[in-house]
Amino acid sequence: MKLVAALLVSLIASPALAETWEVKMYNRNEHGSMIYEPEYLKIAPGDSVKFVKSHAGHNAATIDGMIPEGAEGFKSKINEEDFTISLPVEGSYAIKCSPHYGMGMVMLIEVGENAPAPVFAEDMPKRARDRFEKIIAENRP
Ligand SMILES: [Cu+2]
Repeated sequence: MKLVAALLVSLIASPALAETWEVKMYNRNEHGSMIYEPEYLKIAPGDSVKFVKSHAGHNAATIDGMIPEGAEGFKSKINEEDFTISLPVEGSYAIKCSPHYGMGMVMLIEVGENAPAPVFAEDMPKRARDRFEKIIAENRP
């Protein structure tokens, strides 16, 4: 009986282990302009990411073709106060700010331990690609 109770407790407790990570959206901070902070996250499957409106005029949207197979894309509204999305599927998620994609406002979220490096969309603006290359160089071994 005690063992069953202990198992039940561990089953009930495990969803509480899922974390919510906060990403702020800035016109400018000490690292640059039109920028997410952080620009890179490595999280566990089932964790959530909460995009917070720190400055006006931004959103968070997945880049077509740059999310894991079987994952669902998402797109928050511009100026949404906070937008929280759970990411259950392992892999790399490339995120853009819809109005500032051309200015290089992008970030990378890796879910799980073995997320592959993202394959760049062919029509990706140069400044977005440059930002991704910097993010990858600084964060992936
Ligand atoms: Cu933006």
